[in-house]
Amino acid sequence: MAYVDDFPTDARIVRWNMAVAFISLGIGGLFGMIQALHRTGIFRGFVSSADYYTVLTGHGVLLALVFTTFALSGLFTWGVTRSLDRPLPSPRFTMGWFALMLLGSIIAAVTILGGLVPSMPFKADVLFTFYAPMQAHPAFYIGLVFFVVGSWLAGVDWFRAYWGWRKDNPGERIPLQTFMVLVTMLMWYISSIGVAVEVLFFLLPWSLGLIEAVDPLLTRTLFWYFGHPVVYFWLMPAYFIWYTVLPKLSGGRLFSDPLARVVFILFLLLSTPVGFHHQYVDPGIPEGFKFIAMTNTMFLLLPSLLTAFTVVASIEHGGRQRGGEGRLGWLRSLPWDEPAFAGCVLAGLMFAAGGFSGMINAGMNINYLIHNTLWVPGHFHLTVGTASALTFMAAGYWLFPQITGNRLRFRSLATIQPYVWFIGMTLMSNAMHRAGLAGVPRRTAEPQYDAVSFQGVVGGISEMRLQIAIGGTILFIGLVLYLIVIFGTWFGGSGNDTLRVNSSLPAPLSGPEHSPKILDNLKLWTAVAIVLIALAYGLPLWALVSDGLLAPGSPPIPV
Ligand code: HAS
Ligand code: CU
Repeated sequence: MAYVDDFPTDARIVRWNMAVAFISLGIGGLFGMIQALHRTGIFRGFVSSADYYTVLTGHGVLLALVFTTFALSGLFTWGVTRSLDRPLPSPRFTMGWFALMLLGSIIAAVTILGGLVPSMPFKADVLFTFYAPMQAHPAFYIGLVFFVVGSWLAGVDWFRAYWGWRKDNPGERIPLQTFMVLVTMLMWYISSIGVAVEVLFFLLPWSLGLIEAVDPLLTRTLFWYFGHPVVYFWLMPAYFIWYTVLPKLSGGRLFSDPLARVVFILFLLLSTPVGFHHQYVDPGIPEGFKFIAMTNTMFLLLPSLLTAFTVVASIEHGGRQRGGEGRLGWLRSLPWDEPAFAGCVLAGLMFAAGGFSGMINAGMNINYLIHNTLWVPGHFHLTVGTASALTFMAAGYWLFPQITGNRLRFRSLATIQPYVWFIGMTLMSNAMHRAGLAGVPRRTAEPQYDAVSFQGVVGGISEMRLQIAIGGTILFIGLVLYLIVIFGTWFGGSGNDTLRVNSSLPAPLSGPEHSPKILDNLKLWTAVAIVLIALAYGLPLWALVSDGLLAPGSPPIPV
């Protein structure tokens, strides 16, 4: 029996979420290629340099916010219903949050694209970080509100399914996939309050003309309070796949369920009190609190380092189960021609590199070297653009047959697609990192600054530009291949072929019985997370608002 037979209504919701995710990925990816060609000067015929920022905003919002959140909603709906073995409690409620998120996305996307049509009265060229002093049409913020409230309700839906299960299963450990979903959503509730306050109390009234000015530093701080944890909102669903599906795809079992739980708890505790690492250069935030944020960020490497260990150990176990021997021989016996497996593992390999560039970003002093340069987009195309995006695509290869009941189509395209992505990203991201070190700025349509000569440590600027343009184009090709496979599978019908994916997930080598029960005490961990946030943010926020909510800057505080 496939998932679609057991949970037909939920399978439909998973399909729709994934469909919205991948359509956004297609449009956002097209924008990405246009930018790569434009800013490298290879082809400037698509848009003018003035419209570049509209396209860039569309790219960021559609990919970093819309694609990721819908993919997460699809994966989490699947994971909760599968692991609790019960459908979501109310299909109408489920449709409600899906529709709200979709409506919000459409309003925001149309407002952004209005920037390309001079006769349209609305636009939102504010980039995906949308903080002041840039201002969008009110519709953009209203779209965001719908979108975020929709995501909150999705979490309520998953919690309700869990509470229903809990009533029937008192005293049992929370199934791992549901545990991961609930912890991720708790992290999301705590952190998205920042952006909710920013938008509802400041940006929206300001764009409506109800208040004259906002304090840019305060709104930036509220944004980054949310802006770091949001990256784990993109990463944790990828980890959810690496921990629960990838071991099986490798031919083995998860090495340790307790370690997986510890990792997710660490994310809940540490994702938020680090936001200042995006504001190292902002004046008005006390250096001491930037230092605390840096220290917390370094601790926050731990869950990812633990993940590297646990996931690789699980893959190795799989390789050995498949007959691989010797110190590295197990690598050869892994199913490299299986697109779901290859996608996840290539995503993991790239994330190892992205994690290292993250460590460099996080160092308070080294950050000055790379801040606002092309290094930063290099970093996040390895993280959200590959660790998350390629994993979600890989998960699609495995899930689509289960949620549609159809066999995977165009298998040979699927087999090469993760490698195409990997090659494109290697070219683009590596060159972006190097160009950033040479001082090339991010977020500009005209990065050439003719009076300035950018010196790469190795190689030349024109070679880097070429690599970025070629890499960006290969990535778009990878995306088109993906969409052909996925929508081909969905609409290809089941044919005569009854071949179905074996959808069971094997038990971990070390199960939840090996970990203390306190790990499942979600109230406790949420409380600790809130205390840590109060310590990291209390004083600086108080200083920011003590001279009036709308007054710019903050009086110095003695740290
Ligand atoms: Fe970041 C900027 C620091 C992770 C995304 N980051 C950004 C921005 C984005 C972003 C979008 O401290 C730009 C925002 C903007 O527009 O201004 N980041 C970090 C650190 C981490 C990190 C310390 N970032 C992420 C993730 C993201 C993401 C995850 C999205 C999903 N980042 C920063 C800082 C800045 C920043 C500063 C501000 C820069 C500035 O000045 O503007 C860490 O979480 C990274 C930890 C990761 C590791 C890697 C572990 C390796 C693993 C791989 C396992 C291997 C496998 C494969 C499975 C330590 C888990 C096995 C293969 C076999 C063959 C066996
Ligand atoms: Cu960050």
